Amino acid sequence: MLARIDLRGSALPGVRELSGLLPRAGTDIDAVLATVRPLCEDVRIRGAQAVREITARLDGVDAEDFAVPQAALDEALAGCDPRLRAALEESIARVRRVHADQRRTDVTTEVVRGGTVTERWVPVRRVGLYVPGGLAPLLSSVVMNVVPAQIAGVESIAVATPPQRDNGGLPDPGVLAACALLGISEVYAVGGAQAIAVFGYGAGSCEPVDLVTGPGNVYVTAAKRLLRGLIGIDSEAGPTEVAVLADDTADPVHVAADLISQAEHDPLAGAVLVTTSEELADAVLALVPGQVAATKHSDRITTALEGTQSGIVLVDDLDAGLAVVDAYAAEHLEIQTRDARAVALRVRNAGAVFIGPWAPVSLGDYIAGSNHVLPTGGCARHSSGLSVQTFLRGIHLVEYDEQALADVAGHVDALAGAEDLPAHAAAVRARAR
Ligand code: HSO
Ligand code: ZN
Repeated sequence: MLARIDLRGSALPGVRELSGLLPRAGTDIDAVLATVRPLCEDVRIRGAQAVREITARLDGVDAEDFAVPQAALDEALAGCDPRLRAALEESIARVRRVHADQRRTDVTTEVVRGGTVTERWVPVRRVGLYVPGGLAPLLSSVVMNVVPAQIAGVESIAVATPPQRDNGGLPDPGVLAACALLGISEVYAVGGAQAIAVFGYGAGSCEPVDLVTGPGNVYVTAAKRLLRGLIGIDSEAGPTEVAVLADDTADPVHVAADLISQAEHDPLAGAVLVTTSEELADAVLALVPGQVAATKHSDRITTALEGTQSGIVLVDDLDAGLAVVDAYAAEHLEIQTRDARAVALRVRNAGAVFIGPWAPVSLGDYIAGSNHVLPTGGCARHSSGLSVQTFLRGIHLVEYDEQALADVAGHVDALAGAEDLPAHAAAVRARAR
């Protein structure tokens, strides 16, 4: 379990070579497009009837209407275990606190006298939030998607999440309770690619949305890729992953537990330890089998940890360790070293960084206040996790008075001339007196 990759003793390879050496899951989205395309087309053409048939075939649930009735949401909240409700309320409060600080105010720049540009932040009108069911009903993902959308001021929010055969065809009651707590009343019991198609094209009582966010399996991701453009998407989420950068001060029990915790999501999940300490590597390797055996989902965890997407990377020093984690660009990165905060501030690429011994990834998954919808598969090199910004667009308002335009007409002329677009120049000249 957990292959070893020893990068010690010689100069670290360049970023490209390094990325090739590091363990990572390769999900082939193109391979499932052939399945997903006709399914989405079916929803586009036949609407609710297609959704009903697909859901019956794939989820084993045949329901006349896939809209979850308000009574079911109310019931789920009323029946919610008080411990879970209290935890959800605290999670919502903390996530709200952090995301409230992400609000943007419009900024007006006076470019020249009589000429201003204002950046106006406008929320997307209608969004569809996908909450995966699959191996686990991720009710915490309801919080992570809904809260930033609400704070951004999104007017219309719909949630889609798979139906469950053993819950009368309704989605997981915890997911419904979380929706109800957040005041979401438009919930659809649809999962997979068909849910994204419903959002994109509209079907039944669901009107089309402008933007879809939230992670999902490879079929969901393929549908997002297919419909991107018609609708906006947050990202193409791949299997979850964690990297831990650790030195000899790290506690191997914690490191092993944190690697295992994210491996719990998916047989394809990635868990990577990057360390300067051979002793730590040995200790973690010795602890993992016992900790895995003692936990409920040991099968999928074992598959994840044995997979080529997981491993232990040995490096000479922290500089090399930082180069490795930057090349890997983990969705979640833990820093378990001396002066962990200073080390964390040197990280360039990560979805979220968890600093020191008291901030495990699972804290962030549920209740740190940070968002857990994060870039996977190396996308942390260029993208951020879900935030209020995801649901806003910046619109430039351009205002020039007559004199300010006249003052710059010569420059427009020169630029338009160089591009051989004389009608551009003429549009400015037509205003000259
Ligand atoms: N680690 C997942 C989020 C999650 N964990 C939800 C538990 N529930 C991706 O960041
Ligand atoms: Zn998690």
